[in-house]
Amino acid sequence: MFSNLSQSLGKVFNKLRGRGVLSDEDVAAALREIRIALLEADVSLPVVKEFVNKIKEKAVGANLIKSVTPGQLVVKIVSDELIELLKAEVDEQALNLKATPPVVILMTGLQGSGKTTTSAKLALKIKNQSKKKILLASLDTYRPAAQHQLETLGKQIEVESLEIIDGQKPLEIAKRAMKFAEIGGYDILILDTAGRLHTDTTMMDELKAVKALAKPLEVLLVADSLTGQDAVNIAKEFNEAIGITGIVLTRVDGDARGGAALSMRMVTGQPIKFIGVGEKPSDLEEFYADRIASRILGMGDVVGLVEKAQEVINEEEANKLALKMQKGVFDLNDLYSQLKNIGRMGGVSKLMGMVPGMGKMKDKLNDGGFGEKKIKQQMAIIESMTKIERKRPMLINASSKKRIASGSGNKVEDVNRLLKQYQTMLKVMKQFGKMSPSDMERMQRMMNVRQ
Ligand SMILES: Nc1nc2c(ncn2[C@@H]2O[C@H](COP(=O)(O)OP(=O)(O)OP(=O)(O)O)[C@@H](O)[C@H]2O)c(=O)[nH]1
Ligand SMILES: [Mg+2]
Repeated sequence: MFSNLSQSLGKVFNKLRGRGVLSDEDVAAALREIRIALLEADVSLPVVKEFVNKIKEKAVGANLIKSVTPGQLVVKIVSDELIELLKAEVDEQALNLKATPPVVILMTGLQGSGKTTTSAKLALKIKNQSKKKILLASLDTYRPAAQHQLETLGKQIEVESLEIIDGQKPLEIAKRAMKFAEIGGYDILILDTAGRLHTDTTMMDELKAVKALAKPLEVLLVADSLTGQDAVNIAKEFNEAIGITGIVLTRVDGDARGGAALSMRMVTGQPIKFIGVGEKPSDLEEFYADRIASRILGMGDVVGLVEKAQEVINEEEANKLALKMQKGVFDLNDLYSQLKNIGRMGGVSKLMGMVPGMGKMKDKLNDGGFGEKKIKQQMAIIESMTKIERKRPMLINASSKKRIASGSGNKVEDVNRLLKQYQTMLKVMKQFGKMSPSDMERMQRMMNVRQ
């Protein structure tokens, strides 16, 4: 599965640690994994090829950073490149509504891609953000009740829709809608259209005619994020036929990998403006390239992890701690320096949340009281212990507990809790031992950070 990209890259690069730069062969091995992973993420083959070539140029000769595996570095390069390709200029990203009203937005796409729902979602968004006067009109005369579907949605969100007159053709409805919007002083007119196949020339011609008539400022291609290898053809043909100005990706709430986003963006050069994240009219979000990139990469925020690691992780310390963990000689001095560093990096849950497959571990540690708030208290308790007590916590008896508690301004229960947490941590560490070597390595690197 794709979420294992970082793991498989980790394996590819395991033996390469310590070299100065990424070599041709290193990169070739990584690119094989990336190619497979992108295809699994539903990115179209031609787009994968182009993308992989770009990565190759950037990765060969890239400087290795201490304490980050070459695999992680490549993932970071891949991620940066994904974001670079997906993101658009700010003014290009936002909906363009700057023109003499009524400004027309034309919704297009395949059957069932989510055009009607997205028309209503957009209307609601614009209404909430600007209080503009909006008119919805459906030009779908092909599917029975299609016009009523939009009307119903309009009522739900309290946005007006054009009166339905049976027997009118799409072009006639468009004409009427524009007239009505003009006379009624509407700012925005959203034209929903019937779903059509990009290969159906008659239907595409109809869309061209509607566009020529309505002169929309925005022509949005609404596409299902589950669209796989076909994404390139759909986006290309729609763009060539009518000239789209943006893409709305729907059903991003599903388990799609988001590869369609990359395919469509690269083929049309047009920005992805919004994503649909549910069936409700409010389920429409602005598009953020970095979020889709990490979805495509499917592996938690490895990038953020690398960035943090670049800041604070120290390799020799990591190795020392790893050894201690393996031998089970992790003492309270180690716990103390961990607490310090964990606090510095924003708490253990934040750290764990960035690593795929670490959710369970994160809960465990949170149960154990390693939440951000407790860190300071625990550090104070350890500070009140003697050197010997820190080294050999088993020796701490009832009277020393009392002394430690009053010395740190805590209760004996708090001291007990800390000691129990320490035990839990030891136990969790034993579980690390059952992990694969690359998981283990990643954990060690995370846990071991230095001021
Ligand atoms: N989960 C989820 N469902 C969505 C999303 N967008 C649309 N849908 C659902 O997809 C189905 C089809 O949506 P429509 O808006 O009718 O699609 P359409 O493109 O207008 O369909 P046609 O007019 O028949 O071509 C509906 O059940 C919607 O509720 C989304 O972002 N997430
Ligand atoms: Mg529809």
